[in-house]
Amino acid sequence: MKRAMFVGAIGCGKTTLLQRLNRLTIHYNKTQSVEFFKNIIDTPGEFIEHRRMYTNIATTAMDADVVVLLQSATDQRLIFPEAFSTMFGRPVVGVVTKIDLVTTLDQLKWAEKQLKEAGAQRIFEVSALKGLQLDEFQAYLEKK
Ligand SMILES: Nc1nc2c(ncn2[C@@H]2O[C@H](COP(=O)(O)OP(=O)(O)OP(=O)(O)O)[C@@H](O)[C@H]2O)c(=O)[nH]1
Ligand SMILES: [Mg+2]
Repeated sequence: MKRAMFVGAIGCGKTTLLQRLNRLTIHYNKTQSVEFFKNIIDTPGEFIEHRRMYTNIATTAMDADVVVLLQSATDQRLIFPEAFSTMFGRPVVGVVTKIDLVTTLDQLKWAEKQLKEAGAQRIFEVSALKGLQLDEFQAYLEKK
């Protein structure tokens, strides 16, 4: 089991994915600070949206085996700096979230591109809300 830190924009779906992976009731709950839940470290979207909080991301990442960058398929804002992954010195993967809301292939491609440019080595695509395509990501996290 890997310990994973979730990083992504406000509202991209980090907490919802955590709830789904842990078979918790799905309910909206704004993340206010770093929260540990079993093998997942959840962070507030503010950490990545405000550059002055990058140090919080860096220090929190020290507790993680893998950093997971999450990008909503429906949010077209640029969130991750290019080669963001290089600051971690640990594996970095990406998750495109909210694929249930995707209407064009371009949306998916755009989200994947953001994650690749940020340095994600592998990309998963999921819908936490509808419970779509979660198996591959779950299996990845469960492997040592
Ligand atoms: N349609 C759809 N909505 C989703 C999905 N995942 C999350 N949402 C919705 O997006 C909103 C924000 O979800 P959160 O999981 O709280 O987002 P977050 O990344 O934890 O946000 P912060 O805690 O503010 O950083 C909620 O209203 C969720 O219901 C999804 O897969 N599909
Ligand atoms: Mg949250």
